[in-house]
Amino acid sequence: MNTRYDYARADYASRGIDTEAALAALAAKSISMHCWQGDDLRGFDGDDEINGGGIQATGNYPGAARTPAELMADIDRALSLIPGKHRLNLHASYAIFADGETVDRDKIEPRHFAPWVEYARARGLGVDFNPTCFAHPKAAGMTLAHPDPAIRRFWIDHCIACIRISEYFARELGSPCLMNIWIPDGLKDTPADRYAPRARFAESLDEILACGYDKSLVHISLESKVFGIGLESYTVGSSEFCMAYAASRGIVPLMDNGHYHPTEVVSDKLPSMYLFYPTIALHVTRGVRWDSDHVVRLDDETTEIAREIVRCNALDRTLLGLDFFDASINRVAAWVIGMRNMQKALLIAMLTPHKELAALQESGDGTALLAAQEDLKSAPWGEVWAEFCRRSGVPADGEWMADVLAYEKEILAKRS
Ligand code: RNT
Ligand code: ZN
Repeated sequence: MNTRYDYARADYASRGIDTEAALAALAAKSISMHCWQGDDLRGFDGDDEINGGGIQATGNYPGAARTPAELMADIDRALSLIPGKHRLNLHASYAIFADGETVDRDKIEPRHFAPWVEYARARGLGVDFNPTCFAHPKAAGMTLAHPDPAIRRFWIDHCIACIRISEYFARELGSPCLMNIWIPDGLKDTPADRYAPRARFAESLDEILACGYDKSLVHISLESKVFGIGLESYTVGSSEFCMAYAASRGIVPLMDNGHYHPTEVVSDKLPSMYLFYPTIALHVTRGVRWDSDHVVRLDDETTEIAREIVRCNALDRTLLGLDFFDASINRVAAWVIGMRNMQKALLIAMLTPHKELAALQESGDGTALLAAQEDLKSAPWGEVWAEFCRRSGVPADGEWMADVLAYEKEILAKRS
């Protein structure tokens, strides 16, 4: 008997597309899942609210993870509902201290992440890492661009400590670690000097990179931003700053699609970046009117980002991570929805006859191109997705949510 997948496979074959190749490519692409959706970015290294530094988690849906064990259990539950093999993205604020131990961010060590190594190793996950240059008394004003050299020193030391921890993750888990630097530094109102803070930021970064690290183990990226809440007039780490810095120092640029003016799209930026950088990193998110970090939907821009990655043949040189933190809905569901949507976008891109479409563009046949692009939207990619879930041993669309609800009832609802 022919299954629905068999029909879809034949349908795609008639369009010149091999669904088996797409399934293999999708299975091979890991996405770095951000731990911070599970607890609204609170972390475990203090009780500083994250709100500040221009970012904000809004909502108070019950069930946020309060301890490392709870966060790990929630990540497990989410990963059990997401097809494929992925990575875990941790922030420095998720350090796990022994009872009574307090260690400031400039002094954290690999041993504070040993439980995460154990967790990741047992599940075959690679880990990515981030210095946490916000939600801290010393991050009230600027951090790596601060006018006070003592404050800058603190955050430089924090980033160097994070490089050591990233090396540790990479070595222990046998998988290179992406360490992404993002700082909130900026100003609410019109600056009198835009140059000096940027010059200090560049100097601080140079000092961090000069610490000496194993470049085969740690890839360092720099994430730009356009503005943050309370920092509306000036962002030290702007797009131009970060791209130019990354290019000149040979590190990885990271683009978060919530970090641009609302009509600017990362999908359009990708081919230019691929032309000039060997590797690029992404934070895929969804900004609604501002960098609101809503859960990734299967929307036009997410799909277009995936199309550019695939048609530029850049799957291997794009380090793909998600970055959102919605506290108003079930947090496990948020992860599952966002991860599955990113994968669906990739699958749609992998099931697209890019060469044929490009030939229509090159021949100047805009009518045929528009027709083909629109007709492809009703191709049976959903059956291929269902097959991917089936082969990966995870529930299909329409089925996984029951599992989340059961988990909410048994576990999440009991957290206060
Ligand atoms: C903030 C940046 C940054 C953070 C995470 C938690 O605007 O997007 O990537 O969201 O590091
Ligand atoms: Zn980001």
